[in-house]
Amino acid sequence: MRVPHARDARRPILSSRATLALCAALLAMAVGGPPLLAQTNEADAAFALTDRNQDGMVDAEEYRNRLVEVFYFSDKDVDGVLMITELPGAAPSEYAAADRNGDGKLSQEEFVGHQMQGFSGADTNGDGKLSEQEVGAWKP
Ligand SMILES: [Ca+2]
Ligand SMILES: [Ca+2]
Ligand SMILES: [Ca+2]
Repeated sequence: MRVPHARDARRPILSSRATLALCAALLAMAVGGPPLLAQTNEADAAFALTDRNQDGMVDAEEYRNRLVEVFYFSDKDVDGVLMITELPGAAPSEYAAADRNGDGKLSQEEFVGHQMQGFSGADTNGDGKLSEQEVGAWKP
């Protein structure tokens, strides 16, 4: 059986950069006050917020935690799954690749599992952690 989008299967729906940018928006909302993040260094701030142990690197666990937050942030109708309409900019082929059981919905497990492939893709030196430079340089 041929998989029509096999080449796309390793591409995450959101780039790691977009993931971190979403997180910045999420955290700004959670705080509830005026945006704390200046637009010019939003990417830096998002990276710093994701790097919870502040070692200057985003490891797989920190990235996974962030993806779970992005999942809940994106689930606008709070039904526990992400429809493609809840992921602006998602390509249908990428969405389909992430939807492993093919029910037209992304569970948290499907979303996070698929997006973690982006972590490996961005980790160009293969040390299991993302530097700010790797996040900035990575293109899906
Ligand atoms: Ca870290
Ligand atoms: Ca939803
Ligand atoms: Ca599914």
